[in-house]
Amino acid sequence: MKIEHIHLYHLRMPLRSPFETSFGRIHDRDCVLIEARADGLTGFGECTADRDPGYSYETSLTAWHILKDYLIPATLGREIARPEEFAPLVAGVRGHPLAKAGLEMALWDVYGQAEGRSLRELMGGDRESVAVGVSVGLQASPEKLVETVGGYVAQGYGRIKIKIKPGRDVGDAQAVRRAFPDLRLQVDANSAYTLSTAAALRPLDDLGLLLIEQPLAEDDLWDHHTLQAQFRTPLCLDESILSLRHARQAVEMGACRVINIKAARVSGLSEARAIHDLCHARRIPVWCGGMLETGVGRASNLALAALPGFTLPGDISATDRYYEQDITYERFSLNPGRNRVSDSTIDVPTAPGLGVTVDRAALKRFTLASL
Ligand code: OSB
Ligand code: MG
Repeated sequence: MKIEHIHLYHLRMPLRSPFETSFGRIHDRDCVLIEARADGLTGFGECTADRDPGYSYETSLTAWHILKDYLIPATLGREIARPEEFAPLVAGVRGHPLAKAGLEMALWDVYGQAEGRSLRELMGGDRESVAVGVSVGLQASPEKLVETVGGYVAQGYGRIKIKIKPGRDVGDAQAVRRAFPDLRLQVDANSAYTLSTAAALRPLDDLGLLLIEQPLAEDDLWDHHTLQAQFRTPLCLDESILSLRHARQAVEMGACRVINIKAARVSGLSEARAIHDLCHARRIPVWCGGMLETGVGRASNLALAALPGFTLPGDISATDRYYEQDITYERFSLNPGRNRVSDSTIDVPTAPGLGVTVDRAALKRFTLASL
């Protein structure tokens, strides 16, 4: 495929409820949507860099700059046979995985359409629906948290993740565990602890959690290794894993026993699949993380999560958990269950490429700037 045009849209999407983590609270979600045209086809990709550098050093504006001044010039006018050729093309740009992943996703979308195959098929995924959960932000009090979690459980979510930070960790998790003794529960600290302050997390080990996500700094595999040795509960890395090499070293070092795979964080779907393959071969469970994506990024996450090694439920919730109005015509929802409201799964799109269609009017409504 010859890449003829690439357009960028800086979007700001109002969230249905504020989302608070150890690095801050947001009411809106920024992203950069990438539209690539090739051979008469149009593909979309989502760059999940947010307005502020809280989760990652990248922001929507650094991603805009890297895309406009480096990644687009490296791609435009090129004959690209397969999306896997993109990473080597931009290898000269150090870092900025979120920007790279956004453009790579648009190439996968175009490529899938040209081949008449869904992203799930192209990736090698073998499931038609995937197990999902919901990531619940910090709430005003443990009581409010239990109430919020209860609302999601009532909707049919079978796995809940709660955000924690110093002072809002053991008490919050114990309150949820007391209210829901059998719930599949996990916590995410987004790097809010050090090896010494993480000593306060010891009681979490008695709550039967699925995992403890990213307690320590993103650039600190070694202290995660030390901390993992002190816990029976598996540690899971998110921010620390930016590449296949990081994943291999973290596993070999015993820095974690589970990996959260986000294509965005590892520069794209090709690298995400390589990390999946490594973990699958070494029997390390993986699950698909999320970044409050629009319907575009959500479609990509669903396709990735259909790979066989994704044995834990992903942070891929229904559209209505995030947005009143989305930018795709497709809205994702939980499948009904046999004995419960839902079996906590979402169907993977089946149409060629990402399998979603962008609603141009909605796109326009949320666009702050375009190029
Ligand atoms: O750490 O997993 C995270 C959202 C934005 C940035 C980082 C994270 C998250 C989430 C939400 O936890 C996952 C989702 O529902 O998309
Ligand atoms: Mg996380």
